[in-house]
Amino acid sequence: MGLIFAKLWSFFCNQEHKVIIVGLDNAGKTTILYQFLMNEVVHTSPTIGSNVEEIVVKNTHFLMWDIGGQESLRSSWNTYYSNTEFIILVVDSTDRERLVISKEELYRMLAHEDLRKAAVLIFANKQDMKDCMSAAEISKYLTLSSIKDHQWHIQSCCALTGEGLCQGLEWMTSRAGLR
Ligand code: G3D
Ligand code: MG
Repeated sequence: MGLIFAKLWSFFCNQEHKVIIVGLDNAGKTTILYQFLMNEVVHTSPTIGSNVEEIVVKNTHFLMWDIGGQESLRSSWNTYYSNTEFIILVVDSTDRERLVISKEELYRMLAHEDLRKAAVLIFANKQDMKDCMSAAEISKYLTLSSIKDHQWHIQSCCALTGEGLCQGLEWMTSRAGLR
């Protein structure tokens, strides 16, 4: 009986929460993933295919898939969707022209059957750049307040310094605890 309990305990406590990191190419997805991993800036190259890493925050395990964002790869994002609990959408806050594409991709994901239960964390990245849009502006543009069927949270950040990333992870950790 004790053994069964221990096994169940370890199963639930170590259960991994699947996360997909999406966003347009150059948004900062890979930089964010590696900031999470080692708190230092690494040289990145455009992601072809995907990177996957495990991140542990306060005993909560996240398996994070960094999916390439180039246009040619976006159509294959849905092959990563099954069992996803969290979507991290990374937005380049200086890229006003392509925010409309991020918006389309966001609503396409939210409408996808396999992501019905997924919570969404939006990182408004590159806040160190002058003339960037604020998280509030991005939130308004993406009409986040209209999203009622998914949990969502927007967090401004700078992947180069790591500023804001912990707050985003904390939100995810608090959500993961409720599952
Ligand atoms: P991606 O994985 O979403 O395609 P990357 O994006 O992580 O490869 O980052 C794309 C470029 O943006 C990189 O620059 C990276 O250093 C830069 N970047 C990422 N986050 C930030 C940020 O918060 N602020 C600033 N100023 N730059 C950022 P390079 O020059 O290597 O292409
Ligand atoms: Mg990348």
